[in-house]
Amino acid sequence: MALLLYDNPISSNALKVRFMLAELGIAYERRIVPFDLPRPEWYTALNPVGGIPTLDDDGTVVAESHAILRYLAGREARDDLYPNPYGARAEVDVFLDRFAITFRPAFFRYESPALGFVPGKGMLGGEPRLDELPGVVEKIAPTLELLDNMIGGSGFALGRFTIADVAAAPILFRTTKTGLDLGRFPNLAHWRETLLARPAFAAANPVT
Ligand SMILES: N[C@@H](CCC(=O)N[C@@H](CS)C(=O)NCC(=O)O)C(=O)O
Repeated sequence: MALLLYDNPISSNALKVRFMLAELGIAYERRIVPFDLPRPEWYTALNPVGGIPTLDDDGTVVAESHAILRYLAGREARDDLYPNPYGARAEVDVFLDRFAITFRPAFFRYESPALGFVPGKGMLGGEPRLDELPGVVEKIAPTLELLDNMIGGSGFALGRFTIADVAAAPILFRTTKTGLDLGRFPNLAHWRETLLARPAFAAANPVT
């Protein structure tokens, strides 16, 4: 059986996995999970937390987008994307955790008003709240500056293409939809340009 991805076109977490699958050149089927809450029982039976995405690899069920990226790199023996020596692997893991815990929430603070995020409906679920945007930029700027300094100017999170970049790409893509100006963050702008130019990113059908 082909890989089955429980997906939603506007989920940034699902887009990470579609990008990874396209990089790996793996064919897969998609089953769309509605954003509405509560999630359907057929989905929570598979993923009790209900977050989108989940991957079913012939009965091996993996949830949580970063766990899925690690799983796929291991499945395809792609040590270039997720290194095997534990020292180099730790560097990727540290980045993934920092991105999820510190940096992604900063971007989200801008996305939410810019794209009218509504819990249970997702981005574009409501009207944009444009009056909130100027204040948010100043609040998140120090965190974005920290990330800009951390990644440097290579065009990759860690100097070469890894799953850390796969995880970040949907969030960088989303800045093209929110209009978040990266002019003050040249390394982030270059990183975005490098990742979004990869053919696999376009093949992953980014929507928002
Ligand atoms: N920690 C989970 C979070 C899953 C999650 O929140 N998924 C949807 C909503 S169910 C999503 O991508 N929301 C955020 C977005 O669209 O940026 C993961 O990484 O897979």
